[in-house]
Amino acid sequence: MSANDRITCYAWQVDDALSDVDYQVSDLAALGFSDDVREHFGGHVASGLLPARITRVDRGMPIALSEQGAFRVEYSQSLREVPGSTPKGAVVGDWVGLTRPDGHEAWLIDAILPRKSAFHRKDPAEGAEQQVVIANVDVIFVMQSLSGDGINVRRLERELVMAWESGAVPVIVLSKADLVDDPDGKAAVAREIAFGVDVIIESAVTGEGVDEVRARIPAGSTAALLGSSGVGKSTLVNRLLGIESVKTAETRSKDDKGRHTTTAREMFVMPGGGVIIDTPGMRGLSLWNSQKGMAAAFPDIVSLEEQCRFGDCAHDKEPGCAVSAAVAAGELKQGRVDSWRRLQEELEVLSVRQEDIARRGDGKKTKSRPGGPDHKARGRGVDQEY
Ligand SMILES: Nc1nc2c(ncn2[C@@H]2O[C@H](COP(=O)(O)OP(=O)(O)OP(=O)(O)O)[C@@H](O)[C@H]2O)c(=O)[nH]1
Ligand SMILES: [Mg+2]
Ligand SMILES: [Zn+2]
Repeated sequence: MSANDRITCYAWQVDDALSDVDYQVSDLAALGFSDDVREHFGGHVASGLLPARITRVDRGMPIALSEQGAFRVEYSQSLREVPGSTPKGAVVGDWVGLTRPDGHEAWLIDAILPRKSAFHRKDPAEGAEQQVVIANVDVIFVMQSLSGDGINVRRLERELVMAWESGAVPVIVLSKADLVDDPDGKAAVAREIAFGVDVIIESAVTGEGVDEVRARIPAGSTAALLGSSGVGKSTLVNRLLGIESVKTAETRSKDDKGRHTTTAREMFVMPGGGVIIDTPGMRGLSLWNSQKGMAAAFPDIVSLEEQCRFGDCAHDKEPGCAVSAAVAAGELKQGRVDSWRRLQEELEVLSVRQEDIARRGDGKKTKSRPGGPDHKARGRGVDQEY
């Protein structure tokens, strides 16, 4: 069995019997341990820390995969005590340094390496705090189903903003092509707002598009799947792994909505290399500071804006507004402007809230503990489906 096969097996068994799995990764490169990460790790080698990658987090308790095996890990005292060192604990995709003090049974996370990229949102359980969802991802597949209600363009725009903001490259995947008559025609609305983002039409049933997805996750790179419950994320992971490793479930027959089958973010290594992270269908996708992502996802509006007569044009009824002129000329859809405005307003509300909290000197921010907010968010009814 190759190292990759064993990683897959590990991921498969993690729910059932982590402690029984005598698991070894002979090659950290299979997990994406690049020269870049190695360089960041340099200082920790001297302190004897073991490099590992977080593959899953359950109720604040991470699982780390290293050359010495897969461990359920805790946080070292020093990490807990340094203010600001671990604002929210380790997340799936993080590279960490592990230590096992004498007489200690569990391995402890003693360092979290700087993140190359991070997908974050506004914490659904907090007023104005950031929640990092996954880290060190190169490609984010933003997935929607072609069947059922079809493509939700507004959600797609929001997801593209967040994906761009993370530092990863987004790719749109339109799933369940086998269930619709004219997948290409149906994909047109996504292409219209893609602006350079690749669009892949996929079917886990016929296999269409699966190789196109695979080609974007070369050995050593990390990708993640993002999208509503039931669009087929875990099914695609199984196709990529070549085995039925992840649990999937049928969507509800009345509206094709999913049942939130996947409950935790989890990392898998594909045969031949390349890491894929499966995620649960997220209900709450509120923006966290995303100006960079907004500019990348709305290049059409950004370039028009530059031509507006007033620098602070709201593109409403101002004279000399290039955005309104483009809408009037039929070159830009009003729906897209509305969507852009809604997202901008969301960012403004967030920034007012942040200022408010900063002014009040509200101690909230310092209360975070490793793994905390992720845990707290679960089960709250504050999330909204977009
Ligand atoms: N016809 C068809 N069905 C698919 C396809 N992909 C997934 N499905 C089915 O859609 C249902 C939901 O798939 P999942 O993979 O569990 O969806 P998910 O996105 O992981 O959902 P959550 O884990 O709840 O977020 C399952 O019954 C799959 O068999 C596809 O390409 N074509
Ligand atoms: Mg799933
Ligand atoms: Zn304007």
